[in-house]
Amino acid sequence: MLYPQANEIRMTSKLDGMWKFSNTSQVDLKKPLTHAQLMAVPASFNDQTLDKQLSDYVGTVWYERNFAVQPETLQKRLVLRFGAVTHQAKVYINGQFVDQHVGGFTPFEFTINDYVQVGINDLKVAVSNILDNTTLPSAAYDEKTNHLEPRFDFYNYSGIHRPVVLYTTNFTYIDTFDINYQLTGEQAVVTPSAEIVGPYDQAMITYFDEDEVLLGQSSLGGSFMIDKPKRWNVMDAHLYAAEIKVYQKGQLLDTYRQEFGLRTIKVEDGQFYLNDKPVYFKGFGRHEDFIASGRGENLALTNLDFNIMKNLGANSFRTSHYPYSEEEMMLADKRGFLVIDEVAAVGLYNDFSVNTGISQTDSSTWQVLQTGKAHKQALKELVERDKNHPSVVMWSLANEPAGQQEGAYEYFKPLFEYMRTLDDRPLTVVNISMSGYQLDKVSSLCDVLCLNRYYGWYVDNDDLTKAKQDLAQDIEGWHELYPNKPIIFTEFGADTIYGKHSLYHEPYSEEYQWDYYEANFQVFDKYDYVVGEQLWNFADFKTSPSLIRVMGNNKGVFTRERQPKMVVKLLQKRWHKQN
Ligand code: GCB
Repeated sequence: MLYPQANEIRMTSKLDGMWKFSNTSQVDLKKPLTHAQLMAVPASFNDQTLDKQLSDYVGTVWYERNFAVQPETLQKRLVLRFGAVTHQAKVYINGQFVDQHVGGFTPFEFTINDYVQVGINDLKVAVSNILDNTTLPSAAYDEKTNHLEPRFDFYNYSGIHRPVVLYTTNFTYIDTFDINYQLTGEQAVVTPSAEIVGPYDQAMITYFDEDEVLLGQSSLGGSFMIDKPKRWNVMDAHLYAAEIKVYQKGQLLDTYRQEFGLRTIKVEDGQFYLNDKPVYFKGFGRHEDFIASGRGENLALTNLDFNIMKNLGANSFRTSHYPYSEEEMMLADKRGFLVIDEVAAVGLYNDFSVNTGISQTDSSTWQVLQTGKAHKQALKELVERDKNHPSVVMWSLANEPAGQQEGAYEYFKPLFEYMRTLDDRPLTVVNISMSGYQLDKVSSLCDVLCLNRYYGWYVDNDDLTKAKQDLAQDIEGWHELYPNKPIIFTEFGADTIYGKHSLYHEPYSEEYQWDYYEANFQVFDKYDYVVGEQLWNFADFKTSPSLIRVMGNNKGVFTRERQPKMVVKLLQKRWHKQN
């Protein structure tokens, strides 16, 4: 599915703005919503009102707005596209059910010609935020009490989270356009592929460099050579563009422009190579999270976050724990960040909740969870959406599944095999400490070992000497098992309350956070096969209430409002030196 683009053939029109909203279950599809209030789109609905019940709401809510259709629009194919609706959307136009989509973090679209009329049309979207044993993320849901217990540590924000766009094409249209290439030595051979629906007799592709200089042309199915290409590099991005034009008897029927970057990735001998040079990942696990807008797209915030990360000397992040917005991925391409792109497979651990912790005796995850089907679908949608992004250098198939429990290998093996048919980037599953090297059954499938470890916080709290020993032993244990697989620490961190200071460097103080990170860095620096550090987390973020969460997760090195904690100075110094 292509990202919406306006050009000489395609018209786009955004449906963002204030929508009508209601959480009543009684909706007459033929009539406007009654007792409706106003809700901004794109955004989560949870934190836009003062209503606590709505903030914590579990179930279906309704959104509604009108849109206008002109007579000439109906001469075209008319498409309604949602960037993401979390977690399930049912779409109705003029009272008729159009279709639905399950999965809260990937786009979906419907051709709507058969449902619309010239003039004003009514659009209603029923959005459900119920998660259970079959969904990604996974949650324990009790239908009788309507109680939802997330198996993950972030707020279950919901709503129409990303832009809603109406667009037109001709009835012959480009459905997909992907840029494949081989990069060897001083040459790139680019072989785009496209799926075109409807009759046409010619498809041509024109190539441009970053300064819009025309490089040449090829026909679809052919290839194009770029001599001495400027490579896309970490924090030094170069983007080319390919423009496809589809004709019938000389008449232009559709066109689409796709940017692309040229770079190689190789994982070998305990190193991660980008353009044949070993790279060290410096950065964060993050969240799409902010006051009022919740998990809704917030481009100004994304821009600020990227500028802050650059200022710190960071070069990477993980889309913990779900695919981030398409606009954010495009910005990552332009800025040169390395992205570990994660599907929303979080909570694949039965009996896990932030309130109750993990029961060490329960080992029924892979019997209880029925997420296989949703997982495969989510991987497919993720790769289809993100494969053209040069910033994506690895796919993460899950965060912290119960990798040590019986059935884990059998669950993941087909998913890895499936992913390898879709794309050739390295694959990982982010490992939880309960699934340590002695027990884990999944990491043999991974190209890179991504470890989330909390020595000095959940383990060895307030004892950084012991924390360092345990961390070192953990690293060495993994390396002995998998000597050729590089290790990236994708999470490590300590809850830190902004403004809390301590003469005795107590946990929760800004001093402790500083010491915690310094201790971890000292250990990482001893091992050349540790090729990255992504701190948990970039900023404080909202979670469900819990005794161990002081109004959210406070492991940010920034507050939720992006005020820096002390440790930022340490990072700045360390990361700029590493360049
Ligand atoms: C983890 C999870 C992350 C949590 C973090 C924490 O291992 O992957 O989602 O927020 O720990 O702070 O406990």
